Amino acid sequence: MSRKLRAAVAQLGPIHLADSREAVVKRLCALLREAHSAGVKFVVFPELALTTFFPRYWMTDQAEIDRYFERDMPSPETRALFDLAKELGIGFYLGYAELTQEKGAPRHYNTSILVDPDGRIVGRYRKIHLPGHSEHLPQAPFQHLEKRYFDVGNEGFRVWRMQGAVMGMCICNDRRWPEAYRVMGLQGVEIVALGYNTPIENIHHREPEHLRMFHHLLSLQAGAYQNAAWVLAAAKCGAEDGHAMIGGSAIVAPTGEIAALALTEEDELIATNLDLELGEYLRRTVFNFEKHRRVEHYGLITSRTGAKTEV
Ligand code: ING
Repeated sequence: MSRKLRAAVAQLGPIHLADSREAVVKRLCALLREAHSAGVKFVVFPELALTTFFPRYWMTDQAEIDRYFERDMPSPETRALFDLAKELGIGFYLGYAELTQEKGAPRHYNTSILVDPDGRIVGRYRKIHLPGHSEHLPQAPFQHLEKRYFDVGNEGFRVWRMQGAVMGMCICNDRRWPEAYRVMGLQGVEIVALGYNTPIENIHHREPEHLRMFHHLLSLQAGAYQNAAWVLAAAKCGAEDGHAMIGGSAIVAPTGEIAALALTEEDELIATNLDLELGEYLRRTVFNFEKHRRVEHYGLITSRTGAKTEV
């Protein structure tokens, strides 16, 4: 019996410093309505989908930094999104900056949630692979201060059953690390949802710009195929106050094939009927983990952090 889920990736164009959360939520709701008119039941929104990509800015005042974070979810501004999704019977993935208290101390996470069609938060993920740097790079054209503004996620890579599928989450830079997909693959993930904000320019090393899109798609396709899972990736893209980020939102099949690809750097919805059985033959044959993996030879993957050549 084939299980199908009609899903979409809702790409966001730029969110500028001057754009309010209310204005952004109106855009998210418009994408939800478009999804509903296309018969879509699950939507993936981007990473940090409520504000501009603020880690590009050097800030030292914690109150200024905290203005980009949500203390509650749904927040007053996102309540309208949750209510509309419930009215339309659509589940969704949403990325945002989470400010919470742990043991009486503030903690800042780059977070994503899975919300079911009844508007309930069924899963939460806090970004583990934080790229960039924590010190100010005054010579750089912009900063990438995720290591400064966020704590490392403390809840691992998990999966949840939602809308008849086994769903997992990651965020942006996580998609470049095979470990992220494999930990979910070892839990039987069928759909990996992720959002991203990827600057076109590499501030650390002069690099041809076309490689940004190549490495982005390569990472999605490899992760999907090697774990026989659908990968749904939503960009926030275009030039935010002049800072350009790549588009390339995509729906990638468990075969590694690109099933849908965004064409613009604006708000854009791409949709596909996910056949949740499509990866099954791969899990039974080439990626039958139980049959083929040899964990006795993989020890370095969890015992060694950095590469070390001992010959
Ligand atoms: N952004 C980028 C990403 O991983 C980056 C940062 C780009 C790191 C290119 C390395 C190479 O897509 C986020 N937000 O992680």
